[in-house]
Amino acid sequence: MAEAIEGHGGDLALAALRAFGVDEMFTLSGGHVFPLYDAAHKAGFPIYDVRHEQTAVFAAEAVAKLQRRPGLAVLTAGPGVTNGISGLTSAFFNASPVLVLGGRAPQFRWGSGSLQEFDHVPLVAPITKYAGTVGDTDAIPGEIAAALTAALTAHRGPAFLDLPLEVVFSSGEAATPGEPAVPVLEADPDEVARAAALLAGAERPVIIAGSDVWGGGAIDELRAAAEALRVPVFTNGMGRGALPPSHPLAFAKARRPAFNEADVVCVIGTPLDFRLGFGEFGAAQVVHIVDAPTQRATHVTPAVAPAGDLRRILAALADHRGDRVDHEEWIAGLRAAEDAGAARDAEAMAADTDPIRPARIYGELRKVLADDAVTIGDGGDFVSYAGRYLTPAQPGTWLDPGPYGCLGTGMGYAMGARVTYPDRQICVLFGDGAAGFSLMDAESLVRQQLPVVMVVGNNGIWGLEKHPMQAMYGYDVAADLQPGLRYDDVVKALGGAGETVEKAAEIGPALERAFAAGVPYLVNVLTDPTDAYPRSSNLA
Ligand SMILES: Cc1ncc(C[n+]2csc(CCOP(=O)(O)OP(=O)(O)O)c2C)c(N)n1
Ligand SMILES: [Mg+2]
Repeated sequence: MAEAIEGHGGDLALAALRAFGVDEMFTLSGGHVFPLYDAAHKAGFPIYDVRHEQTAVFAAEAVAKLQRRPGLAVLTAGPGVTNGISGLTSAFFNASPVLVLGGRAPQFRWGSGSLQEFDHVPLVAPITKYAGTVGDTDAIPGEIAAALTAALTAHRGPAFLDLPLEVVFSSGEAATPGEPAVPVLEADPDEVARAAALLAGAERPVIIAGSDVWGGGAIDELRAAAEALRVPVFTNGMGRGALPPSHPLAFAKARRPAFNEADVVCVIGTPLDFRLGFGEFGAAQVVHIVDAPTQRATHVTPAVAPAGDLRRILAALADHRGDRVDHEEWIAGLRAAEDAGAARDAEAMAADTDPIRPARIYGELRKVLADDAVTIGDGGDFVSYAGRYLTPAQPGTWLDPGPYGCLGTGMGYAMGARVTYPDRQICVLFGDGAAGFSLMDAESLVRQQLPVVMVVGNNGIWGLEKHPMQAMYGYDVAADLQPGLRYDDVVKALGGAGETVEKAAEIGPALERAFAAGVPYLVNVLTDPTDAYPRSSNLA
């Protein structure tokens, strides 16, 4: 072999990972994966370590979401991998190209009862695009390349490989990995043309753009299509901020009239799930544009559902040359509804109440957040308010847990965001309940000098469960937390900083101090426990 890589399994793995642009690993130590650390250590490849494997996988997912390249978590055999399962599942629901490399008990004595001997593959198969055990040291780079290619191929998602002890500790050699080649799927041009004609010919069209538009690098094409066809755009997930909030076709508050009155709703790069009324929009015809045939809905039948590379589909929509109906009156009507909604929100965000209402926290945050700040939501009602009151100025700056709705993403997403953007504001919005899942990892942030701002909306309850349970049963159980708990003191004890805020006027100055601190800083805001996010469905 002219150009070959030689070394132990960790060295071979690292060469393959680097070929795909992986720049760091997130991990929690375990002997089964030492060669991966040794390779990284020798190469000066950054290793970030955490206090719970969920944080490692969520950090890798944040890197994958923000940078649109693979994020890597290295987890030790058995419990290390099983602690990462919710993170893998979230990545699966979010189409995030995460690779988990797991340790694995030695294959040569499989079945004899080695420490942490467990076959992970059947467990992760349903929540990954590629899952397997590497059988031979020389095969490691090829297996990693195959796993990452699957992860990056639309519809994207996580991949998993485990490396038996003797496979990763042994030496081997393999060809130097070549350039990654990720296949691009072309949609049926007739379906694309029908979608374009439906949108152009509609009286009252609406676009809803979601995470795959961002993940597929199709933000510019989305904007071009919306502008060419003059269609109002709503967003969710990583699609948020796709059009700047000041753009004449960017909408957020006018959802109700838009979805109720539209005659064509075009949903792009997001499933027709509970977030979108399961794809039923009154009498409207639905166009569902997806990045792979697997993403077509099976519970409703859209008028047309082109499946393929979103950039190309959206570029084709922008190039539509057929007849088109004038939408200006429709756009103006929605703009009036949007402005009315924004005025209502502005009032709520200025509320000078005692106790503090969550809306006010967002009013204050909006004053201190830069346009490129990354905001992260981990909680119940408190995060629903974030979705309503924070309007990302740029795409790729808002991280929510996605449709799997897993609490506990916060600290991992914060770590991945900080590693991605060493100089931006990184702000995690925690419900007090959600904070408990990952707060210990404030220590990992402190120790590795990864400053982030944490804002806890501390209502002393699992609000998104307590209020609905009260509404349903007239009582609630298992829904209370300690009121007024000093989450800021927890972060201080872990080496960071923070403060508790009880008066609305103190929120702004506290946030200023937090962003200036240069260390992980928790602003613990005591909020009104009677304030419930208004929602139509009671089940979360
Ligand atoms: C891992 C996980 N466990 C439980 C839930 C159910 N759940 C959804 S929201 C919520 C309450 C969150 O409370 P908190 O973080 O304090 O936010 P609040 O609603 O009070 O603002 C719970 C328990 C979940 N989504 N994920
Ligand atoms: Mg709460």
